Amino acid sequence: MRSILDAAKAGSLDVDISAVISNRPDAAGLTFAAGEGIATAVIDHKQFDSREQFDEALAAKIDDYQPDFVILAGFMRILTEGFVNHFAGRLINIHPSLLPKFKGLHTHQRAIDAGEAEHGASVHFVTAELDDGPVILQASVPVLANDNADTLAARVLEQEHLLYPAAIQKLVSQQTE
Ligand code: NHR
Repeated sequence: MRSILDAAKAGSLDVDISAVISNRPDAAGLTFAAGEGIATAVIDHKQFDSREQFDEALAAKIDDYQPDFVILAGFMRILTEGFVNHFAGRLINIHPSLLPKFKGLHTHQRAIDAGEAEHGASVHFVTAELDDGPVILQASVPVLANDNADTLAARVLEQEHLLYPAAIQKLVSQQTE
């Protein structure tokens, strides 16, 4: 999230950040965003009886800002089909693998265990099925002989911080073509 806000501030990403919204009142990203003068909001999932009710409140809050795109960045709640469909074609996530390889968790260890020569990250549209939506842009890194999950994760994360703003810029420039 910070990389995206930094890129928007620096002008390498041509967007206005409408708001930063979290389900966790204590999320560090809220404090950072507020310090940048960006609107923030919290929709705490613990205040809702069901995922559907939480997602409806979250969608309504997002709609207040009328954004062109909704960018998941460290958002850790699986979203309902209703939410995903409401933002179809506008909802984006980053996943630490070269999708469609290694959907789900522990991607770095799984890439090492599979003997992959290359690993990386993917920015993709979010669909109801986890880590399954169309890929927008990917970045690759080599898997080195002495890598463990932590060293590989660090190499991927460095690329993620460049990839996510670049993928959003790709969408924005397509939009205004
Ligand atoms: N929702 C849908 N429908 N599809 C995707 O591809 C999604 C999604 C919601 C979030 C991000 C993804 C990630 O960046 C993401 C992709 C959380 C979980 C998860 O299992 C899975 C994938 C992602 C994020 N969440 C648990 C849940 O029950 C809770 C885990 C927790 O609170 O720590 O929602 O990693």
